[in-house]
Amino acid sequence: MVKSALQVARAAYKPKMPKALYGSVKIEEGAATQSVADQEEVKKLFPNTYGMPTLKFVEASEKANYPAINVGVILSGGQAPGGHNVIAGLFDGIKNLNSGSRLYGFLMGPGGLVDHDYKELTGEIIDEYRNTGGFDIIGSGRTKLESKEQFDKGLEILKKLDIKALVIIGGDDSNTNACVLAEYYKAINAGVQVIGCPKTIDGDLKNEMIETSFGFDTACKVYAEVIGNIQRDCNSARKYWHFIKLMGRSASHIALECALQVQPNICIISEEVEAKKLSLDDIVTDIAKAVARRAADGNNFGTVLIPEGLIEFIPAMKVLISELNDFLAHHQDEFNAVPKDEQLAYIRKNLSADNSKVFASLPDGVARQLTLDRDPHGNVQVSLIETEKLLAEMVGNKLAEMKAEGKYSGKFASQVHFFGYEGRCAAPSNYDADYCYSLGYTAAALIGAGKTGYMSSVRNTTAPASEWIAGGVPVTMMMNMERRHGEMKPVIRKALVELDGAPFKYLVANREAWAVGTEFVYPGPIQYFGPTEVCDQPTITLKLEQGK
Ligand code: FBP
Repeated sequence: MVKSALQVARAAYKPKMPKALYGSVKIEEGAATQSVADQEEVKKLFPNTYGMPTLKFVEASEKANYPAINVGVILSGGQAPGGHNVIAGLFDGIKNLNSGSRLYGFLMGPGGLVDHDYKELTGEIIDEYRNTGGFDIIGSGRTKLESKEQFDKGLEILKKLDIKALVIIGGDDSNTNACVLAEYYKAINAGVQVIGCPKTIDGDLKNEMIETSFGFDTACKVYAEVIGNIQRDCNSARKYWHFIKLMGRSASHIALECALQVQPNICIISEEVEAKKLSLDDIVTDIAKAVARRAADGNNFGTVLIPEGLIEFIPAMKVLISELNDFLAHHQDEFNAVPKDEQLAYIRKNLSADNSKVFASLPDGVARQLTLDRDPHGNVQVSLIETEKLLAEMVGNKLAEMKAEGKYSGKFASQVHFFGYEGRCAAPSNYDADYCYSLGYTAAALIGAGKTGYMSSVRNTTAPASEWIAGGVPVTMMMNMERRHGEMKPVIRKALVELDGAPFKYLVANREAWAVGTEFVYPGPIQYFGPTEVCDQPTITLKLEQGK
């Protein structure tokens, strides 16, 4: 494999870890835990893994003897920078327990466990992937591990390979399923521990024990770099408004963090849109007014950041999408038989009056998108809706109306962008390289301690790595009951942007100045070599959350 000069140099990087993990460790137990809500229901569903204490690893004076152990690992869901370092940390961690330990990777996500598709990860393979981005060492997938049949099928191969512990690296849903698996294997005395690791660029798997999900740091820094470049271009040519959509299936953490890094003119936060019950027209009007204000100062340019999940947080759109899902689920054949150029009118005719009005207000392209591309569960794939184009087009129309009324006299030309895949497999920043390696190493320590149903936790990460705190948090502690596909299910509570949290408040305190002035920041690319204040900074979100 040909490698770039940076890749070769970066391979030699030694990730930093919490001080306690360098030698032998012992466990300090915290108090027994409760789920974040619905305690009785969650407890009933997890009789063997509910209520366990939080754990912290501290230095031990004596070295314990561990038997050699075979461990399996799975990458689940969307790629996130640093996944390879979690696996490298896990590998080094289990070898540190006992050099005879072995690591097996299940291929292409949880499906690999069910289909018995695996490969042994040797030291030679691991060395090829240290500090690299991507999940290509074993691949990832979105198969949901949820049925007893899948668990039993998985157990066959675990038994065959004498695997005593399985590490699942995933987001909220994958870790929920990891916990169900841990509970099941414990209930049937399968002799297999299950440990989770918090992954997702979306940043929505976090709580008091999990400061951030890995990959968020690097992905945001990549997007902030390119938005910064766009802003400098924008401020040089002074002729375009750039509408930039940023990944994040549901929560707006990525858009918010990028805004904190680049100080754009406008950043929409979906959670605020929902709380204020804004309509699409409200959002468009607000942007158009900001454009008009800047135009009055002679500034016919600017940037607008848009979170990917926005559409579903606009209350009227949510109701419309829900009725459309229901309607098409029952009338798909009838709809398919309608000639293409009459399909939108057919939908308008069949929706309730309010929803029909909202549907009619959408540009045809978007309205059509809402009738197509349903996922296997019959839902509109909102991430395919080009919100950046929708908003640019609607703002243009609104400005034309304002011009006709004499309320605007500028020039408006737009460019649209969507940043997501550009950042998901970037080479991890020092923060993610260190955090991920530490998460993997901590997972090995949890395995050594015989734990199951825990998520690897590394905290205090705005301090130097030597002061980070490694431990474990029971997955049941993060759970509540939510309606999924018509049934109440235990799930890890998703962390949305908190409107009373420090990061959002910082945006609110500054956005007026950023909208009127041109206070762009140009963060530049991630630096892997150089002074610590350039290379080792955590996200602004994390610093603000921790009062730094
Ligand atoms: P995970 O939560 O699984 O890590 O995935 C996050 C994400 O990158 C979202 O930001 C995005 O909406 C989604 O994956 C896209 O996934 P896919 O490429 O599989 O369509």
